[in-house]
Amino acid sequence: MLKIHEYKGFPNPTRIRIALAEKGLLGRTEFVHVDVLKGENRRPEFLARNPMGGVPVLELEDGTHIAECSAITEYLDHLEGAPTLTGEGARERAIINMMSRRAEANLLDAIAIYYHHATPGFGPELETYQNREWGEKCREKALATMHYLDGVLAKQPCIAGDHFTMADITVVAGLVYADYAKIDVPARLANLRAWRARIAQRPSIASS
Ligand SMILES: N[C@@H](CCC(=O)N[C@@H](CS)C(=O)NCC(=O)O)C(=O)O
Repeated sequence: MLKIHEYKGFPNPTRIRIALAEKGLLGRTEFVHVDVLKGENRRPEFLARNPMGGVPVLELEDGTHIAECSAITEYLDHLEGAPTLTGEGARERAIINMMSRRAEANLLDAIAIYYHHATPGFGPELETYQNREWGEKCREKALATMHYLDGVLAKQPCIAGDHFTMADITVVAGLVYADYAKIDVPARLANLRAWRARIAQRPSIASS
């Protein structure tokens, strides 16, 4: 049995729910709710699992804890069968990693910074330091990344090439966060919008 500590519906936990569904592992997973909105992830019990305080965290039967969605996805992808989400061979693995990392740092994390710094975020009790200027700068960075990804999708059907991978999952989560933070995908980014509509039909995404 796999155990995931998470908050259902939040962008990073959504990445792992999609990965679990893609790998057919949902039936082997127990989900443990961490009430992030009440600061439960900042208490010592949770910090012992992930000192960074973020969800999701994968807990293995031997007590090992694995945080960071890219690392959790890597683990799930190599559990059994062919690694479909993180690729095979040096070239493919490197490209998927590169594109996922770009999406994480420049889209998903940039939107998180905007949300926590330039909007009320989780509210005054949890948002103890806010820097609006930095938040707005990161919103610009996220929009620039959407433009970049639109150009990528003009040349290929998926974020890292011809097929659906971890990089697509990271971008999906970034756009989930964009909706939540009320950052619209500009109408002129037709490739990004068409890609989103297309992959929204995958059962893993439709059910996440
Ligand atoms: N880079 C981490 C990000 C984890 C993260 O920031 N998760 C958010 C939820 S989407 C969270 O727990 N935020 C609350 C906090 O960090 O206090 C990952 O890949 O899992």
